[in-house]
Amino acid sequence: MTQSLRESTSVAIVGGGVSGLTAALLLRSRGVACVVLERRSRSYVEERQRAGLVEYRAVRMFEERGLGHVLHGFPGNPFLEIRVDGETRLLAEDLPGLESGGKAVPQQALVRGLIAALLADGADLRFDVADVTLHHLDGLDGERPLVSYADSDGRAHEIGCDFVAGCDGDRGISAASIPAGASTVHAYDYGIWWLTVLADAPAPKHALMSVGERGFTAQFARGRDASRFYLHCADGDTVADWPHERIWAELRHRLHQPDLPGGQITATEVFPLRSSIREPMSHGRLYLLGDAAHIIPPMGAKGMNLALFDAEAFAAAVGDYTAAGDESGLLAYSGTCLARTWRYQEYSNWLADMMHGASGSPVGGGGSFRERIMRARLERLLSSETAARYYAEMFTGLG
Ligand code: RFL
Repeated sequence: MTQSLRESTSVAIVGGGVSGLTAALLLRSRGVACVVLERRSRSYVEERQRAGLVEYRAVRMFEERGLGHVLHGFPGNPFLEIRVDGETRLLAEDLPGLESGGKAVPQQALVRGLIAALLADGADLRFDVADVTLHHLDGLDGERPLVSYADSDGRAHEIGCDFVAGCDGDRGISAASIPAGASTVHAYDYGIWWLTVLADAPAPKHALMSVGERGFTAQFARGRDASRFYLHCADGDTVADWPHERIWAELRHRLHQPDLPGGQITATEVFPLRSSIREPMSHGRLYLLGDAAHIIPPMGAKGMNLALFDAEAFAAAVGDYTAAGDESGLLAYSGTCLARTWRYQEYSNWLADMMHGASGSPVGGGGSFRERIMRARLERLLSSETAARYYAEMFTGLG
């Protein structure tokens, strides 16, 4: 049997998506050595299209560290167009003192920017790895954590480290390595299904959400000439139920926009709205970041932004520990990140209830009573500066 190649680093990062790459960049800026292990190829992760908006808080985080160049996008604004039965209403348009400054950055553009910055800095990124396994996480036997994996040629490797960053998404091996009973998962199923459509169709001027009797619909920019659409669809629908002609006809109908420009549809998917939060977000020397710790529906555009928040908190905590033996950030990591994820979960939940309820599909039932309550909530949001400020604070990440 061939021997594993043995190496050592400070932080082994499992997963080279938004949270793993950002953590690597921030750790390196604090002088902390790390290795990123990603099971997919570089081109695959650079092409994976999902989120599109980096909130203002996260833009500021990159810029304050001189890393603003990873954000290849165009300025976003915090305005939201809500089309109520076809009537356009603008939210947060005239809020005095509102700091906007978010950036419309497609997720794959951010990932490309992060990879380019890391490679230019000499970072150790390993793509196409397999069989990543975590050992000695709790350090009870006095051993350092160890991460084993096989490289693309099938050679076995072992990396001894001080910390493992679990950045491998909700189906990764990091969270699954935590022993049963050592953490609690708070899960919620909204009972709502969305069809998501990615199309080379002109981006809307503002983020757009529409409520009406045919169901909640949204359109968001994904670059200047691409849009992501979301349509509330029936439980059990599959992509096969939605041929392209039906998609465009339904979008034009629901958005009350017969001249909505079409374009080539590049991806469609049906998925349920669901939330899940693992508590605590660490186990021994393993720290979970991003989707590995929490899933949030795309309703409030917060999944990628939470991943960025976790990466910032983790890198700061490890940086303080490495520089001065200060463990306070590591001890506070889970609580700090959970506090933010619960705030963002509440925001997404509030939006989802209101938008689906006002469209006649109250989340969790409740019939016409709930529908009218959600219409009243929406009307208050559209007419009260106080209510609009809550939305704007959460949208920008400053709340
Ligand atoms: P990622 O970006 O999924 O990265 C995880 C990485 O781990 C790798 N991996 C492994 N690597 C090694 N060994 C293993 N055993 C591994 N298992 C997995 C994977 O290949 C991958 O590269 O997770 P991360 O870093 O936590 O970042 C989270 C965000 O990607 C996610 O929250 C967002 O995409 C969610 N999301 C949105 N977030 C927003 O902030 N705004 C949005 O508008 C938004 N829209 C969306 C979304 C997610 C969507 N999906 C996935 C349903 C729209 C959609 C359609």
